[in-house]
Amino acid sequence: MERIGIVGLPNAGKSSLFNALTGGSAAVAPHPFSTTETTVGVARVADHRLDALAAMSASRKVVPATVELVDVAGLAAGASTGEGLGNRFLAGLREADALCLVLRSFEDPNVPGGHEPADDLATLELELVLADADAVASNLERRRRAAKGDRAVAGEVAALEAARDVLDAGTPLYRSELYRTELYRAGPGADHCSALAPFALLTAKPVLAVVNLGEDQLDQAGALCKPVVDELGESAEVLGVCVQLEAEASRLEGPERAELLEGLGLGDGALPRVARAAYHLLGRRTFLTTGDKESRAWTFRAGARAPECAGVIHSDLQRGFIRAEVIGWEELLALGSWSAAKAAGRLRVEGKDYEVADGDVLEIRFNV
Ligand SMILES: Nc1nc2c(ncn2[C@@H]2O[C@H](COP(=O)(O)OP(=O)(O)O)[C@@H](O)[C@H]2O)c(=O)[nH]1
Ligand SMILES: [Mg+2]
Repeated sequence: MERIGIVGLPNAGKSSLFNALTGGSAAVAPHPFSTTETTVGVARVADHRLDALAAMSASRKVVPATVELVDVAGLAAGASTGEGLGNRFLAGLREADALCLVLRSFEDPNVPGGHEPADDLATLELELVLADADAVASNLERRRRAAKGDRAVAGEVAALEAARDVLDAGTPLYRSELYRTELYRAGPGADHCSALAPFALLTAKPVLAVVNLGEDQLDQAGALCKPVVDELGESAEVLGVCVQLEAEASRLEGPERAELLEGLGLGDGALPRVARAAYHLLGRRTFLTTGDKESRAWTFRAGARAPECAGVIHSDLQRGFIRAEVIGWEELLALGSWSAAKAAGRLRVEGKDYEVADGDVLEIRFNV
């Protein structure tokens, strides 16, 4: 299972964000290191295509796609040398496939910590870079020795050396040119494992930044996020979120939640955007099924063919796969129903080699 690791300084609002997204109950407290264990949760990914199809089919049940998150213990300045919880936070992060950096902007005298998100970013990145530089140095030594007897290892050594040069300059790998060459990309969705993948380097994972705004800062969201946006450039998406407010809203029922968020001019709130950004960061794609019983969004990896996608629904559908009937969600919606699409001859019949596209609606024919 691919996961997003939430990382940030103590009291940045990591656990609050985790809870808001997952409906979970990670400990939220105004003192550092209240989270000492990693907590795993599942967030639903809002999808307007799914909602539209469910309305079309008058589905009794609607099942969205999900994304897994990990709330890890806080990272403090000096963590890479054992400050705070030291390297314990690293274990939880290494296993994550992508990172969500939570940067604090909200001001609250009762909650220790700064309120300059760009400062949080600099501190976090330094710790992540130092941890990676350490890992690279020790691996380099070992792999160099191994390379003497095995030429295949030479590629790994070259990749590690290139990574070392980037890290020694104080640059996280996700910001480097190196990372942009497909060969080195460790992120999910890459066709082949990068030479760096076995080392689970923290900054070789794709990242997303959430600036945690105070309720009183909502009207300056753009200006407060700008230093972070300027700093990260193309390297990461940056989302401004008032985590506490959204967490409160997420505990309310549908209509009350909508009222609270709309009253503040927040529309659907920022959480759906965070969940979607996390989903995309993991290189995930969605296909849909729809009927009166259920409409559902299913997750597949980019490039998967029809039988593999059938297997996401049930292994029998993959084993006994005959063909898939396929139509894009927008076209189906315009036609009004599956039977209307069939009558109009708009359902494509696709075989084993069909590469499923994001937004396809499928019906699998199978025989076991
Ligand atoms: N005033 C204010 N407090 C917040 C906000 N977000 C989180 N907090 C508070 O900050 C403290 C730390 O939050 P927590 O989620 O536990 O941070 P973590 O250490 O990063 O996991 C808690 O007391 C939260 O209620 C916010 O947007 N505004
Ligand atoms: Mg926490």
